[in-house]
Amino acid sequence: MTPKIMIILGSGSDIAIAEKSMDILDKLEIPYSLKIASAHRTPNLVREIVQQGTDAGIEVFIGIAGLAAHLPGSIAAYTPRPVIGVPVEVKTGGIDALESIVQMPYPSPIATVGIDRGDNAAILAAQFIGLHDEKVHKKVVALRKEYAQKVYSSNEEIVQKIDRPFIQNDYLRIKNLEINKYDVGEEDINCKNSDAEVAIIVGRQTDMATAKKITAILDRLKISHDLKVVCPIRSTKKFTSYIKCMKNAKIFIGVSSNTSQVTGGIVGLTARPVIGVPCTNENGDDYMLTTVSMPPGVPVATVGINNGKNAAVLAGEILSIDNPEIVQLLDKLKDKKINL
Ligand code: AIR
Repeated sequence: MTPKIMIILGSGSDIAIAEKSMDILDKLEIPYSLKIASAHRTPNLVREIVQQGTDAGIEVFIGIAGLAAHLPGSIAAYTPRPVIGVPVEVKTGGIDALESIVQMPYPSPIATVGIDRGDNAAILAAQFIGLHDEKVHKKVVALRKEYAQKVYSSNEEIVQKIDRPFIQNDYLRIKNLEINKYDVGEEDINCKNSDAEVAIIVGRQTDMATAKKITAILDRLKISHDLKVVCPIRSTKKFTSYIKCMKNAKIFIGVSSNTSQVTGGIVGLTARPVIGVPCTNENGDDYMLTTVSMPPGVPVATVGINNGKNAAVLAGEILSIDNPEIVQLLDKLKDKKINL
Protein backbone atom coordinates (compact mmCIF):
# COMPACT_ATOMS: atom_id res chain seq x y z
CA MET A 1 0.00 0.00 0.00
CA THR A 2 1.48 3.37 -0.99
CA PRO A 3 0.73 5.92 1.71
CA LYS A 4 -1.23 9.02 0.72
CA ILE A 5 -0.78 10.88 3.97
CA MET A 6 2.45 11.58 5.84
CA ILE A 7 2.26 12.51 9.52
CA ILE A 8 5.38 14.19 10.91
CA LEU A 9 5.86 14.84 14.63
CA GLY A 10 8.25 17.43 16.06
CA SER A 11 9.10 15.03 18.90
CA GLY A 12 8.25 11.59 20.21
CA SER A 13 6.48 13.45 23.03
CA ASP A 14 3.73 14.45 20.52
CA ILE A 15 2.70 10.82 19.93
CA ALA A 16 -0.59 11.01 21.88
CA ILE A 17 -1.89 13.61 19.41
CA ALA A 18 -0.72 11.53 16.44
CA GLU A 19 -2.65 8.54 17.89
CA LYS A 20 -5.84 10.56 17.39
CA SER A 21 -4.96 11.02 13.70
CA MET A 22 -4.07 7.35 13.27
CA ASP A 23 -7.32 6.20 14.91
CA ILE A 24 -9.27 8.14 12.26
CA LEU A 25 -7.10 7.04 9.32
CA ASP A 26 -7.30 3.38 10.40
CA LYS A 27 -11.05 3.72 10.56
CA LEU A 28 -11.21 5.34 7.11
CA GLU A 29 -8.74 2.71 5.77
CA ILE A 30 -6.38 5.30 4.27
CA PRO A 31 -2.70 4.25 4.21
CA TYR A 32 -0.35 6.69 5.94
CA SER A 33 3.24 7.01 7.05
CA LEU A 34 4.55 8.48 10.32
CA LYS A 35 7.95 10.04 11.03
CA ILE A 36 9.55 12.15 13.75
CA ALA A 37 11.65 15.14 12.68
CA SER A 38 12.14 18.52 14.33
CA ALA A 39 12.18 21.80 12.37
CA HIS A 40 14.83 23.13 14.77
CA ARG A 41 16.78 20.09 15.97
CA THR A 42 16.89 18.23 12.64
CA PRO A 43 15.97 20.58 9.75
CA ASN A 44 17.79 18.41 7.19
CA LEU A 45 15.78 15.37 8.21
CA VAL A 46 12.54 17.34 7.69
CA ARG A 47 13.67 18.32 4.18
CA GLU A 48 14.67 14.75 3.25
CA ILE A 49 11.43 13.21 4.52
CA VAL A 50 9.25 15.79 2.80
CA GLN A 51 11.05 15.79 -0.54
CA GLN A 52 11.22 12.00 -0.71
CA GLY A 53 7.64 11.66 0.50
CA THR A 54 6.40 14.08 -2.17
CA ASP A 55 8.29 12.18 -4.89
CA ALA A 56 6.85 8.91 -3.58
CA GLY A 57 3.29 10.22 -4.02
CA ILE A 58 2.26 11.63 -0.64
CA GLU A 59 -0.85 13.75 -1.27
CA VAL A 60 -1.25 15.50 2.09
CA PHE A 61 1.19 16.23 4.94
CA ILE A 62 0.19 16.61 8.58
CA GLY A 63 2.69 18.40 10.86
CA ILE A 64 2.17 17.99 14.61
CA ALA A 65 4.26 20.09 17.00
CA GLY A 66 4.25 22.14 20.18
CA LEU A 67 5.99 25.28 21.52
CA ALA A 68 7.44 27.40 18.68
CA ALA A 69 5.87 24.98 16.21
CA HIS A 70 7.61 25.79 12.96
CA LEU A 71 7.39 22.21 11.67
CA PRO A 72 4.30 22.60 9.43
CA GLY A 73 5.81 25.77 7.90
CA SER A 74 9.09 23.94 7.28
CA ILE A 75 7.22 21.09 5.60
CA ALA A 76 5.45 23.60 3.34
CA ALA A 77 8.82 24.95 2.21
CA TYR A 78 9.67 21.62 0.57
CA THR A 79 6.44 20.45 -1.05
CA PRO A 80 3.68 21.73 -3.34
CA ARG A 81 1.19 19.49 -1.48
CA PRO A 82 -1.22 20.89 1.12
CA VAL A 83 0.07 20.87 4.70
CA ILE A 84 -2.20 20.53 7.72
CA GLY A 85 -0.86 21.79 11.05
CA VAL A 86 -1.78 20.54 14.52
CA PRO A 87 -0.64 22.73 17.43
CA VAL A 88 0.19 20.73 20.56
CA GLU A 89 -0.41 21.99 24.08
CA VAL A 90 2.96 21.98 25.89
CA LYS A 91 3.12 25.51 27.37
CA THR A 92 0.76 28.54 27.28
CA GLY A 93 -2.20 26.22 26.66
CA GLY A 94 -0.90 25.58 23.14
CA ILE A 95 -1.46 29.19 21.99
CA ASP A 96 2.26 29.55 21.21
CA ALA A 97 2.10 26.56 18.83
CA LEU A 98 -1.22 27.69 17.33
CA GLU A 99 0.07 31.17 16.47
CA SER A 100 3.31 29.69 15.07
CA ILE A 101 1.34 27.45 12.74
CA VAL A 102 -1.61 29.57 11.62
CA GLN A 103 0.08 32.92 10.97
CA MET A 104 2.00 31.90 7.86
CA PRO A 105 2.92 34.54 5.30
CA TYR A 106 1.63 34.49 1.70
CA PRO A 107 2.04 32.30 -0.33
CA SER A 108 2.69 29.48 2.19
CA PRO A 109 -0.56 28.60 3.97
CA ILE A 110 -0.94 25.92 6.62
CA ALA A 111 -4.40 24.41 7.01
CA THR A 112 -4.50 24.81 10.78
CA VAL A 113 -6.79 22.83 13.07
CA GLY A 114 -7.46 23.33 16.79
CA ILE A 115 -4.98 22.68 19.61
CA ASP A 116 -4.37 18.89 20.03
CA ARG A 117 -6.95 18.12 17.29
CA GLY A 118 -5.09 15.26 15.60
CA ASP A 119 -8.49 13.72 14.81
CA ASN A 120 -9.66 16.77 12.86
CA ALA A 121 -6.37 16.90 10.96
CA ALA A 122 -6.97 13.34 9.72
CA ILE A 123 -10.58 14.11 8.76
CA LEU A 124 -9.44 17.20 6.87
CA ALA A 125 -6.75 15.19 5.04
CA ALA A 126 -9.41 12.63 4.08
CA GLN A 127 -11.69 15.44 2.86
CA PHE A 128 -8.88 16.70 0.59
CA ILE A 129 -8.27 13.21 -0.80
CA GLY A 130 -12.03 12.62 -1.09
CA LEU A 131 -12.20 15.33 -3.75
CA HIS A 132 -10.64 12.96 -6.27
CA ASP A 133 -11.40 9.63 -4.56
CA GLU A 134 -15.12 8.99 -4.24
CA LYS A 135 -14.58 5.98 -1.94
CA VAL A 136 -12.75 8.14 0.60
CA HIS A 137 -15.43 10.85 0.33
CA LYS A 138 -18.15 8.30 1.13
CA LYS A 139 -16.18 7.14 4.17
CA VAL A 140 -15.88 10.72 5.42
CA VAL A 141 -19.65 11.19 5.03
CA ALA A 142 -20.24 7.96 6.98
CA LEU A 143 -17.82 9.07 9.72
CA ARG A 144 -19.58 12.42 10.07
CA LYS A 145 -22.87 10.58 10.44
CA GLU A 146 -21.32 8.66 13.34
CA TYR A 147 -20.40 11.93 15.06
CA ALA A 148 -23.97 13.16 14.49
CA GLN A 149 -25.44 9.90 15.74
CA LYS A 150 -23.48 10.26 18.97
CA VAL A 151 -25.36 13.49 19.67
CA TYR A 152 -28.73 11.80 19.08
CA SER A 153 -27.70 8.88 21.27
CA SER A 154 -26.65 11.12 24.14
CA ASN A 155 -30.18 12.49 24.26
CA GLU A 156 -31.38 8.95 24.88
CA GLU A 157 -28.52 7.86 27.11
CA ILE A 158 -28.04 10.99 29.21
CA VAL A 159 -31.06 13.28 28.97
CA GLN A 160 -33.78 10.62 29.12
CA LYS A 161 -32.24 9.17 32.24
CA ILE A 162 -32.34 12.38 34.25
CA ASP A 163 -34.71 11.83 37.10
CA ARG A 164 -35.78 15.24 38.44
CA PRO A 165 -39.26 16.39 39.31
CA PHE A 166 -39.35 19.55 37.16
CA ILE A 167 -37.62 18.44 33.97
CA GLN A 168 -40.11 18.36 31.05
CA ASN A 169 -38.94 16.87 27.75
CA ASP A 170 -41.77 14.94 26.19
CA TYR A 171 -43.56 17.87 24.59
CA LEU A 172 -41.28 18.04 21.49
CA ARG A 173 -41.46 15.60 18.57
CA ILE A 174 -38.04 15.64 16.97
CA LYS A 175 -37.26 13.22 14.18
CA ASN A 176 -33.82 11.77 13.64
CA LEU A 177 -32.83 14.35 11.01
CA GLU A 178 -30.18 13.21 8.59
CA ILE A 179 -26.92 15.03 8.08
CA ASN A 180 -26.55 16.62 4.63
CA LYS A 181 -30.30 17.08 4.26
CA TYR A 182 -30.97 20.74 4.35
CA ASP A 183 -33.74 22.49 6.12
CA VAL A 184 -34.03 24.81 3.18
CA GLY A 185 -36.22 27.86 3.26
CA GLU A 186 -38.50 29.21 0.59
CA GLU A 187 -36.36 32.15 -0.34
CA ASP A 188 -34.75 31.95 -3.74
CA ILE A 189 -31.15 32.89 -3.82
CA ASN A 190 -29.10 34.12 -6.68
CA CYS A 191 -26.51 31.45 -7.39
CA LYS A 192 -25.45 31.89 -10.98
CA ASN A 193 -22.22 29.90 -10.87
CA SER A 194 -23.55 26.73 -9.30
CA ASP A 195 -20.81 24.78 -11.11
CA ALA A 196 -17.98 26.83 -9.57
CA GLU A 197 -15.22 24.79 -7.94
CA VAL A 198 -14.89 27.11 -4.94
CA ALA A 199 -17.75 28.81 -3.08
CA ILE A 200 -16.80 31.82 -0.96
CA ILE A 201 -19.19 32.95 1.77
CA VAL A 202 -18.66 36.32 3.40
CA GLY A 203 -20.66 37.09 6.54
CA ARG A 204 -20.71 40.85 6.22
CA GLN A 205 -19.91 43.58 3.71
CA THR A 206 -17.05 44.96 5.86
CA ASP A 207 -15.04 41.77 5.20
CA MET A 208 -15.16 42.16 1.42
CA ALA A 209 -11.63 43.61 1.32
CA THR A 210 -10.33 40.23 2.61
CA ALA A 211 -12.67 38.32 0.28
CA LYS A 212 -11.41 40.23 -2.78
CA LYS A 213 -7.90 38.96 -2.08
CA ILE A 214 -9.26 35.41 -2.38
CA THR A 215 -10.94 36.01 -5.74
CA ALA A 216 -7.87 37.81 -7.15
CA ILE A 217 -5.61 34.80 -6.44
CA LEU A 218 -8.21 32.22 -7.56
CA ASP A 219 -8.46 34.09 -10.88
CA ARG A 220 -4.70 33.84 -11.30
CA LEU A 221 -4.89 30.11 -10.58
CA LYS A 222 -7.76 29.78 -13.11
CA ILE A 223 -10.01 28.24 -10.47
CA SER A 224 -13.72 28.98 -10.97
CA HIS A 225 -15.45 30.52 -7.98
CA ASP A 226 -18.64 32.11 -6.74
CA LEU A 227 -18.97 34.63 -3.91
CA LYS A 228 -21.94 35.51 -1.73
CA VAL A 229 -22.25 37.95 1.15
CA VAL A 230 -24.75 36.24 3.42
CA CYS A 231 -24.97 36.13 7.19
CA PRO A 232 -26.03 32.83 8.79
CA ILE A 233 -27.69 34.63 11.70
CA ARG A 234 -29.48 37.50 9.96
CA SER A 235 -30.43 35.47 6.83
CA THR A 236 -30.46 31.84 7.93
CA LYS A 237 -32.63 30.57 5.07
CA LYS A 238 -30.55 32.32 2.43
CA PHE A 239 -27.39 30.90 3.97
CA THR A 240 -28.62 27.29 3.88
CA SER A 241 -30.14 27.75 0.41
CA TYR A 242 -26.84 29.08 -0.92
CA ILE A 243 -24.86 26.12 0.41
CA LYS A 244 -27.41 23.77 -1.12
CA CYS A 245 -27.25 25.62 -4.42
CA MET A 246 -23.44 25.31 -4.42
CA LYS A 247 -23.54 21.57 -3.72
CA ASN A 248 -21.13 20.89 -6.59
CA ALA A 249 -18.44 23.13 -5.11
CA LYS A 250 -15.35 21.18 -4.14
CA ILE A 251 -14.19 23.63 -1.49
CA PHE A 252 -15.99 26.23 0.64
CA ILE A 253 -14.16 29.27 1.98
CA GLY A 254 -15.80 31.14 4.85
CA VAL A 255 -14.70 34.66 5.66
CA SER A 256 -15.43 34.89 9.34
CA SER A 257 -16.08 37.69 11.75
CA ASN A 258 -17.93 37.97 15.01
CA THR A 259 -18.34 34.52 16.50
CA SER A 260 -17.30 32.75 13.27
CA GLN A 261 -20.80 31.51 12.64
CA VAL A 262 -20.01 31.60 8.91
CA THR A 263 -17.39 28.86 8.95
CA GLY A 264 -19.16 26.92 11.72
CA GLY A 265 -22.41 27.13 9.75
CA ILE A 266 -20.87 25.90 6.50
CA VAL A 267 -19.06 22.94 8.04
CA GLY A 268 -22.31 21.65 9.55
CA LEU A 269 -23.93 21.50 6.12
CA THR A 270 -21.27 19.96 3.91
CA ALA A 271 -18.76 17.12 4.10
CA ARG A 272 -16.46 18.97 1.65
CA PRO A 273 -13.37 20.79 2.95
CA VAL A 274 -14.01 24.19 4.54
CA ILE A 275 -11.29 26.85 4.70
CA GLY A 276 -11.74 29.64 7.26
CA VAL A 277 -10.33 33.14 7.06
CA PRO A 278 -10.67 34.88 10.43
CA CYS A 279 -11.13 38.65 10.15
CA THR A 280 -10.57 41.57 12.49
CA ASN A 281 -13.35 43.96 13.45
CA GLU A 282 -13.36 47.74 13.89
CA ASN A 283 -11.93 47.40 17.42
CA GLY A 284 -9.03 45.29 16.23
CA ASP A 285 -10.36 42.05 17.78
CA ASP A 286 -9.82 38.99 15.64
CA TYR A 287 -11.76 35.74 15.28
CA MET A 288 -8.91 33.27 14.85
CA LEU A 289 -9.69 31.22 17.98
CA THR A 290 -13.40 30.93 17.27
CA THR A 291 -12.64 29.87 13.68
CA VAL A 292 -9.95 27.26 14.37
CA SER A 293 -11.13 25.74 17.64
CA MET A 294 -13.70 23.36 16.15
CA PRO A 295 -14.86 20.21 17.95
CA PRO A 296 -13.88 16.71 16.75
CA GLY A 297 -15.61 15.69 13.50
CA VAL A 298 -16.04 19.14 11.96
CA PRO A 299 -12.67 20.69 11.06
CA VAL A 300 -12.19 24.17 9.60
CA ALA A 301 -8.85 24.59 7.81
CA THR A 302 -7.92 27.97 9.24
CA VAL A 303 -5.42 30.40 7.70
CA GLY A 304 -3.94 33.60 9.15
CA ILE A 305 -5.96 36.64 10.16
CA ASN A 306 -7.31 38.56 7.12
CA ASN A 307 -5.10 36.37 4.91
CA GLY A 308 -7.49 35.85 2.01
CA LYS A 309 -4.57 35.26 -0.33
CA ASN A 310 -3.39 32.25 1.66
CA ALA A 311 -6.93 30.81 1.67
CA ALA A 312 -6.87 30.90 -2.14
CA VAL A 313 -3.38 29.36 -2.33
CA LEU A 314 -4.52 26.59 0.03
CA ALA A 315 -7.58 25.92 -2.16
CA GLY A 316 -5.19 25.77 -5.14
CA GLU A 317 -2.90 23.31 -3.36
CA ILE A 318 -5.82 21.05 -2.45
CA LEU A 319 -7.20 21.07 -6.02
CA SER A 320 -3.71 20.61 -7.49
CA ILE A 321 -3.32 17.14 -5.93
CA ASP A 322 -4.80 15.71 -9.13
CA ASN A 323 -4.29 18.71 -11.41
CA PRO A 324 -0.64 19.40 -12.39
CA GLU A 325 -1.67 22.56 -14.26
CA ILE A 326 -2.52 24.24 -10.95
CA VAL A 327 0.87 23.14 -9.52
CA GLN A 328 2.55 25.08 -12.35
CA LEU A 329 0.40 28.16 -11.79
CA LEU A 330 1.16 28.00 -8.05
CA ASP A 331 4.88 27.77 -8.83
CA LYS A 332 4.65 30.91 -10.94
CA LEU A 333 2.81 32.71 -8.15
CA LYS A 334 5.43 31.69 -5.60
CA ASP A 335 8.40 32.61 -7.88
CA LYS A 336 6.90 36.02 -8.56
CA LYS A 337 6.53 36.68 -4.86
CA ILE A 338 10.15 35.69 -4.20
CA ASN A 339 11.44 37.88 -7.04
CA LEU A 340 9.66 41.00 -5.81
N1 AIR B 1 9.53 20.96 18.96
C1 AIR B 1 10.52 20.13 18.63
N2 AIR B 1 11.38 20.79 17.82
C2 AIR B 1 10.92 22.01 17.61
C3 AIR B 1 9.75 22.14 18.37
N3 AIR B 1 8.96 23.22 18.41
C4 AIR B 1 8.38 20.69 19.82
C5 AIR B 1 7.86 19.27 19.77
C6 AIR B 1 7.21 19.10 21.12
C7 AIR B 1 7.89 20.11 22.01
O1 AIR B 1 8.74 20.88 21.15
O2 AIR B 1 6.95 19.13 18.68
O3 AIR B 1 5.81 19.38 21.09
C8 AIR B 1 8.72 19.49 23.11
O4 AIR B 1 9.60 18.56 22.57
P1 AIR B 1 10.50 17.55 23.54
O5 AIR B 1 11.23 16.66 22.56
O6 AIR B 1 11.41 18.40 24.33
O7 AIR B 1 9.50 16.79 24.35
